[in-house]
Amino acid sequence: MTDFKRYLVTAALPYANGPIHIGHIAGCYLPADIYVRYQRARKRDIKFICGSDEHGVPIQIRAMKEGTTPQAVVDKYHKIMGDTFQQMGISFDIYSRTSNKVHHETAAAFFKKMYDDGLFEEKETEQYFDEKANTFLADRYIVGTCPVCGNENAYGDQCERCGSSLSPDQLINPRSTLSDATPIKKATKHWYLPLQNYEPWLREWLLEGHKEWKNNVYGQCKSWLENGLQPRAMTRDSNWGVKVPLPNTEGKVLYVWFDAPIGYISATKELTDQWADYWQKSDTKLVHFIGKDNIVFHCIIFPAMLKAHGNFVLPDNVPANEFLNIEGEKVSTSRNWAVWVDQYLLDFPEQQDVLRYVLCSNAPETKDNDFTWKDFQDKNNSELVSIFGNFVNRTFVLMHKLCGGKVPNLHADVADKADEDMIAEFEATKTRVENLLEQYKFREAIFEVIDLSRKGNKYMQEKEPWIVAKSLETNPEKQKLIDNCLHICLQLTANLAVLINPFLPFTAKKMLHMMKVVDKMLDWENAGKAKLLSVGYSLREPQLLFRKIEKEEIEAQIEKLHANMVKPATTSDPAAKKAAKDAKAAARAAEGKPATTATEATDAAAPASNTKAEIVYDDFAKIDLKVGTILSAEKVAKADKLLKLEVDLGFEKRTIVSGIALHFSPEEIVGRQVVVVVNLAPRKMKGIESNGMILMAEDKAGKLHFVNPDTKVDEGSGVS
Ligand code: B3M
Ligand code: ZN
Repeated sequence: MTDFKRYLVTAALPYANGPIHIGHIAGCYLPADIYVRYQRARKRDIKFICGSDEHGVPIQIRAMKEGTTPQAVVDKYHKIMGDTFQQMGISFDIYSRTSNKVHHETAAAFFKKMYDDGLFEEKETEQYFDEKANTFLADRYIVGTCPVCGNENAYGDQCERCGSSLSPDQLINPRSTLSDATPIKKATKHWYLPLQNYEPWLREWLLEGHKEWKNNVYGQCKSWLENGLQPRAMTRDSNWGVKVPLPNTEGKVLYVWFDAPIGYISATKELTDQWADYWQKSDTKLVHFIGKDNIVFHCIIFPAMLKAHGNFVLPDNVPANEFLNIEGEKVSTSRNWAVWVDQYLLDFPEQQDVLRYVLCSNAPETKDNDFTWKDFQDKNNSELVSIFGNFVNRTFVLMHKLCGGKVPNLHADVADKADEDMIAEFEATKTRVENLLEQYKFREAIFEVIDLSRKGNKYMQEKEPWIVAKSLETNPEKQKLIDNCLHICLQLTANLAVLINPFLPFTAKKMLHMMKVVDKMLDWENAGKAKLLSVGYSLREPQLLFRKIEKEEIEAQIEKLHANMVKPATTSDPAAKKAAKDAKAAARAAEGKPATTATEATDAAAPASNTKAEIVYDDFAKIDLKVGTILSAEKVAKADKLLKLEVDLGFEKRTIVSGIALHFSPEEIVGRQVVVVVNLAPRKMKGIESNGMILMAEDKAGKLHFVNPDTKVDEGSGVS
């Protein structure tokens, strides 16, 4: 059905366990906001729903780390996150929270109805239990020795040293993080949703019925369905969450991924008495904006719940984005490798739209993408400032200088093809932007808007009203040409305001102010029109829409990013590295397989890729690689993996400490040529300063091999 009467748009409820970083914004909040602003401008009946996800293990872990209660954690972050969204112009109709009473009631009633309808399977299993703390333990609450690398502090779901994903049963000497006690196994009862029963229906509804969904989303769902679904526990042993609404279930709560999506429903209830129209009438278009790690929950589990419960609309689309990396590396909140939006707003006050622009034009729509500060600067300086901002500014400056500060006339008698073509572009661009937005192609859509301003610049450049003005004294008739050019450029400016509004609302507001018009002009139906500003209407002085961002500002951000990063506990142990690789490979193989236990804390492993994020040539060009010859090699005392090498680079000799002692004896490598990273910052290892790094290839078995020229070359030869 395409004839929708109302729209219901949700953006993933972020866990209230930390501030918002740009990956969150790029992943779902910005695209959702653009979509909603556009639909509102089209006068659609639409509600935009979000709120904090305040239950689940991530919150409890955060409380433990901060030495406080889960409630204190969610109170703190709910406020911080809500403020950040508001400052960024993410225009939710409601930003609710799942610790609300209405949510607890709604989620409990949803569960109870499914229970009463006999839709759950009751199962008893053995889980780890902490007798001292008197509680069952979620996987993350159990630590022990990693069976793969021997790390004594591996978690029950993952070893952070070698990266293996684990189950609590694999840990050697498990201990509870709550009390340090050795946990015992104890029987516990949980309620499972037999997802396999919904498989035929899911295939039909999703695989047959929604082939139009984005490839990344459809593909992930297909692989889940093809791997076969299994029963999934919908309850947990915990005291933090929505209490299971059944007798004798003390200490049991709903699984966070059961209650969180119901949060969309409870927030709508909180927002409007008409909530049921949005959720239960089949002419509602429901769209979930999420990041890729949430796909299975929104495309399979939640729809199965809605279907099982009955009486609810199902998502019409789930346009999930992939991940945004930062400067070539995956975002990691634990290592603090992230750009925090509240920090950004302090450093770049009033520049929300610059970030919105960069995150939209570089959105990870089809694959993981990279955010770099250099690109941020380039996009601002050479697109927002030089193209869009420049066009609007020139138009206003010239209109004040050559047309008395008023909208000039359009003189049909001297209008030419260039004028007509320019005007025709308004409508053509509007149609393209509209089609792209309806298909959730935000990157291409914003490109079209900027491109229209680019065309405006070109048009003005060809018309050269400032040159024409010079001949006015001898030929006053030429004022008509000037008028036509500026009339069209002003109408184009008005069009640009309407078109840019969903993407850069703060900029659109400034443009309205300059044009002295009211918000109503931003109605989408005005886009494409050539007579938005009346002839003779006087306009304000221009105000710069964007400012240039300087090199120093960017360097300061890059420095800040690196300075704030928490260095990971490095593992130079090749066995551990190999184990980590195997574990990653296993995780890849297992990708798409639902986890089914009742204690898992984190689910749905994001598909891993075995190549790093894409870089541009300039990134690579920063690395200075040269050929050298090993002059001498010796073992480093008290470090069985390290060799101290003297390497001749032609222009100088260097000491390099290398972790290759388990693979080569000092004797066998003297005289060999190697490729050296010569501009790596010096680093001390076991008291010896190492001035560079030699490149090695690592085969599947974890064995190292030299990377060197196929014949002897002069020391100091460059490698590129
Ligand atoms: N809180 C996971 C996340 O923040 C989860 C989303 C819930 S949406 C119903 O990525
Ligand atoms: Zn390990």
